[in-house]
Amino acid sequence: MTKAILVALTLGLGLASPLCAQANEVEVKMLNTAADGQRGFEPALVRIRPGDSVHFVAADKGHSVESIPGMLPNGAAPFSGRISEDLTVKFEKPGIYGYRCVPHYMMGMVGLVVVGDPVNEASARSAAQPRDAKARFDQLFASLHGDRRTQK
Ligand SMILES: [Cu+2]
Repeated sequence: MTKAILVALTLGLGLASPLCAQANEVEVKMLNTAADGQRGFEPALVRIRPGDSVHFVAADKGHSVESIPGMLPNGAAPFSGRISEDLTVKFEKPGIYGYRCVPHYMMGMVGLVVVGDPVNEASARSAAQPRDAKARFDQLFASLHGDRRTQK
């Protein structure tokens, strides 16, 4: 009898856990020298679930984080931080969010946050970009699909 109740409780919790799972927070650092030797966000591509947050850390000074128009899911709020300051963003709507460092956008300092399913991938990919930002986004979109050939 007791065992049956325990099993029922365990099953019930197991079913409920996706709904009440604790939200996570991941860190993305703004760096003068990222893994590829350039200024950049690290990691430049993160995958999270709806309700999770990203803490953008101003590890090096002189950088910022701002969402890029045309690279947000429909109805998602844009975000923007100050130069040399941390910013925490909570992501509710599934999709791809492209963001940039305002001072170094032209040099390709950009990144992607993927929240659940990348539902707006096609429109995010087709957003107009400066050349170096486009090149970096091409790498990130390629790695999103597990294609490592374009990764350095
Ligand atoms: Cu920067």
